[in-house]
Amino acid sequence: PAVKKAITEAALQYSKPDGKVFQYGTAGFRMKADLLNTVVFAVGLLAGLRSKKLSGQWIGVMVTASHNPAEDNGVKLIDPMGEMLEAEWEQYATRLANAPLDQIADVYDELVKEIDVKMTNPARVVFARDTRASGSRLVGVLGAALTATEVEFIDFKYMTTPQLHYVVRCKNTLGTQYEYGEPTEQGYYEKLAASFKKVMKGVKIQGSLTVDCANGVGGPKLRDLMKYLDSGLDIKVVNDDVINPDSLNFDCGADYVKTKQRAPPSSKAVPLDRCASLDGDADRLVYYFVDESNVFRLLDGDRIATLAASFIGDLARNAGIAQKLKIGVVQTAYANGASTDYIEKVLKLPIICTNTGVKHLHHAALRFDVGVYFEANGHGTVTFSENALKVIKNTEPQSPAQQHSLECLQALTDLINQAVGDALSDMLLVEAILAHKGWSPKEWLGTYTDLPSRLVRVEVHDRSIFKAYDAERKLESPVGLQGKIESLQSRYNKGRSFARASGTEDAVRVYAEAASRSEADDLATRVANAVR
Ligand code: 16G
Ligand code: ZN
Repeated sequence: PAVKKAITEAALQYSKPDGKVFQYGTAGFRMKADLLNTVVFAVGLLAGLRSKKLSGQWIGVMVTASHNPAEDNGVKLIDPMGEMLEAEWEQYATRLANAPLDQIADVYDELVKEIDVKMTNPARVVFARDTRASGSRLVGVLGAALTATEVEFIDFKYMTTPQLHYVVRCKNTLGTQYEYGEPTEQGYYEKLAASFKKVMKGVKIQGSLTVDCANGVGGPKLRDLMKYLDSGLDIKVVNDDVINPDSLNFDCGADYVKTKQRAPPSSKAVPLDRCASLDGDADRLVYYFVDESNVFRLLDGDRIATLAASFIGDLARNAGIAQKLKIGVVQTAYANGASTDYIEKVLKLPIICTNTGVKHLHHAALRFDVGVYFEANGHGTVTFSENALKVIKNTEPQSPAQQHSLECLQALTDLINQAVGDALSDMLLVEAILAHKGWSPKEWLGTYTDLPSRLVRVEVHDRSIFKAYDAERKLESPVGLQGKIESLQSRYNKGRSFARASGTEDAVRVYAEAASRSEADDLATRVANAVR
């Protein structure tokens, strides 16, 4: 009762935007920052309940809107192992967020009963935010919800999203056999730097890497990380202005580069310079360069996946443990068909295709001993099963070469952020692999040739009628549309197209690829017209 009163009192300091219905989606809640107070308050309440339900394990709350414009913000929950909130709980978040403020304490009570939360359990929450101006107001609201419900909390101030995921996992594994690391920002840098040094043993990186930080939190954090790195990595940090709030994700960053298929206009890179872009909260990474003919060349998430899978596959073979590890790749429908072909025919690895969204890919990756998952947009990581960790750790090397490969694999399991895709960790992984292979981005690009593709955003009256199946590669509704798409794509050499309702915007996305640029564009236009 005391808690109920405290919740109501705290909640009534805020006001709910009229007529707005909130939904916890693929990336949590995300919208214009001035609409978020009551949503963040609701998330604070739920974070405490989630922690109590899980016997006082630490739960994370990240305040960020990733690659969205500066005036947006968002909030999402992180589960104990650093994973996305369990899907079952998304509806509870939605319910609390939509409760009228004078009834939110009642909804809270209903949930306690429904979820069967033992209220005498402790509750612990860690939170952090990206560099958006609205972030400080929103963590204030979060703090009010946690205080009202007597939850113990730690404010980690500014962090990248993956750093907070890391901290959550560390907190909950401390003192167990699965200890993941020191639950601090410094612990994060030390772990990355130490493992990077081990992976880099005996190899050297050619040239420098220019990193576009989207003018987000990744900028200062990359600079911090660099203080710990001493393995010959020459990084030039650009677009790291976190002082001017409007510059965030503006004409730069991974999303800009991927969707516009061009370098940020501010780029001073000359042909063959190795470049990378992070997004606003540093959980997405893409590489690119300009070739000798001044043509922009993108190395996206599909490329990172194929690079990582090929490297880890080689290491496993050289270490003599390939038979004991089931290595696989997880992609979505957006993966370029050429990358899928390459993985199947050249790398000879199994592939799982899942729905869009990190949680789906991550989940599927756990079905392999080594699960390499990346969305084409640059979200991704590599997961190692308990069996994989054991095999890598306990195999007796039969030669110096085997020993070297085993040590490298072992270090990779520390370098790669297992909790979630992490642009900084992924960047060190790519740099290390290129160094081992002695490749410039040009050789990396040369592994296979992407099919030309086109992505079109189609505004429709009601996107909820677009129901997909088969990992979003086909539509069951509206009736008849799938047949049209298939008949269209069959007219083009290597034609492949699909349409799906966006999970983050009020639109339908159409993807098309084909053997030539003009065919891909043509197919995309025709399918978009069929969708309209
Ligand atoms: C979210 C997802 C991202 C996905 C995107 C698709 C997470 C953390 N983020 O941003 O993985 O690619 O949605 O957006 O899961 P769409 O549904 O609008 O195409
Ligand atoms: Zn992001």
